[in-house]
Amino acid sequence: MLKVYHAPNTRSIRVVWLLEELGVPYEKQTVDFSPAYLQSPAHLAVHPLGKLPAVDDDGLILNESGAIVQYILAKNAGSHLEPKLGTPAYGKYLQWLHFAEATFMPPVSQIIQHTFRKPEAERVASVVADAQAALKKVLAVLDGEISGKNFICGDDFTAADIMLGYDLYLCNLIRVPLDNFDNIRDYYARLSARPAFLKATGK
Ligand SMILES: N[C@@H](CCC(=O)N[C@@H](CS)C(=O)NCC(=O)O)C(=O)O
Repeated sequence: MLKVYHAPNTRSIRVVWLLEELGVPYEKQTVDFSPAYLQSPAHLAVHPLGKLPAVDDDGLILNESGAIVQYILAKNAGSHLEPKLGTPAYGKYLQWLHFAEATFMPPVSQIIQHTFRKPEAERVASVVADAQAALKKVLAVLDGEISGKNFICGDDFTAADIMLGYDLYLCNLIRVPLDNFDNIRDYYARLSARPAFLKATGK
């Protein structure tokens, strides 16, 4: 059975949320999200950078959240969580699935690192200011895209919403102001009311 290495508030939420939406059985191993544990030989064996998430699927170790999501979907091909392979809708779906980690997350991570995760002496205020400006642009694009839609691909909830939903969960956690982004606020309200989201985030 697929084992998910998980810690609250981390990207492993994406994996648990996906598995809950699919109704696929899995084993969740909640680990200590401390530098000491993440850099321990036991954890480096499943994630050589000492991060989360990681999964162990009968000996196959994977540790990049978007890739894990695509792998699980490929093993559950034809699920309701992605458009039909090779269609234009699938192209758009893939774009947003990857946008979540490749474009949306970097400024969010920089804000987190330089406001509370790094030791105070290593925090750089200008990095936070630049990241906030970059994040505003990302949010404006997303807000425009989601306008008039229930989910990022239209009427149907997909795994791209799980990838993006985690980004919005973090924005909410670190209190990124969303006052000017009404469409995003409504979108996140829809996502965060889903039972699988509540289960994955422990709410
Ligand atoms: N691109 C990777 C990023 C993994 C990542 O940065 N994970 C964070 C938790 S959300 C982590 O483990 N950080 C611990 C650290 O950097 O020490 C993914 O999507 O899996």
